[in-house]
Amino acid sequence: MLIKKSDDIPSSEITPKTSYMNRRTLLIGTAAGAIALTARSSAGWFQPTPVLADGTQLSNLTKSAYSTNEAATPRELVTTYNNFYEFGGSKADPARNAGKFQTSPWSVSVEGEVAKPRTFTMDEILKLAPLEERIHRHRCVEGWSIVVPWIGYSFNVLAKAVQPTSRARYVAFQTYYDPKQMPLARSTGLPFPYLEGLRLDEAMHPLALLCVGMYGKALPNQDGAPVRMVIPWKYGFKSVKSVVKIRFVADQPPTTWNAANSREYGFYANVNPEVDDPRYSQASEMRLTGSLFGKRIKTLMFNGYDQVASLYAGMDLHRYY
Ligand SMILES: Nc1nc2c(c(=O)[nH]1)N[C@H]1C(S)=C(S)[C@@H](COP(=O)(O)O)O[C@H]1N2
Ligand SMILES: [Mo]
Repeated sequence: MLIKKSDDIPSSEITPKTSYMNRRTLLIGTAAGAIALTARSSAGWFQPTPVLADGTQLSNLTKSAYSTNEAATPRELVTTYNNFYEFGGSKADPARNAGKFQTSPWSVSVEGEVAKPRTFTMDEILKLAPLEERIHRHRCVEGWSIVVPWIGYSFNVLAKAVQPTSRARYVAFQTYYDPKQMPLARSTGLPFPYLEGLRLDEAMHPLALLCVGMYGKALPNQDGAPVRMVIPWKYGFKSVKSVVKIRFVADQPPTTWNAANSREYGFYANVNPEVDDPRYSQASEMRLTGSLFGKRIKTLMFNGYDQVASLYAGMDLHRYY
């Protein structure tokens, strides 16, 4: 495994073009692979992959009080600039390669330390609570951010339906993996299925969103169809796509990026401008606006979601990054 040095890409130089030099590709791919992926993806920037067939229109959406009033990033960009390593390691890969991904029928198994374990069909998930539109900032640890009108409801609705026991202290998430449908996954060097986790109180916070759509419609495949998590105060890699299993557990579960590189990717991964990762400053971010260069803005603690600060009272967030 080749580890590139951070000085190859000064963090001050993050523009949409250098953002395409996906640090994970550099971290995990071979040098040749990284160059090939970079070349392909920069071409994608100037000639965006056409947006895939729109998802189902979702109706009766209620507006969420949690929404930011910042301008949403154009849908065209949000659906063509993705991290979804199951479909390849470059930003343009998911839109190109996820088109035929079979997301129906779909079900999510919810199990572990719960009184009422249950498998939810997608239809049951859609009907469990009124769907809200929540416009959130979404920041990747790579230094770019977007604003997305997500659709869903608080994850705690699903959690309450299965009644976590007193032994449940964490929630582990597992995403879909089928090497036949996701042949490029192996080329990223990352182990699949992708695993993530939250502490129970984080998962129960109303800001933790179980997400089924965006921009008024069902999620496109490249953004995690048919159901994903959105944890707006954490770096994007905590927001797992295409979830199939949710397990309430007593101990902190293993997570994919933390296992791959624990110095760079902590279990908590709260957006924190004070804790730089070894390669990139987290003090500012490039807000992708759809124009070529976007704009550089200061990164806010908890991505600006101060409501969650009390979850971490008394914790040293330099240690628990
Ligand atoms: N299953 C899965 N979920 C995933 C990822 C992934 O590679 N596989 N990438 C994560 C990362 S690093 C980010 S930044 C966000 C990107 O979400 P978006 O493409 O909808 O913006 O998805 C996260 N969820
Ligand atoms: Mo990310």
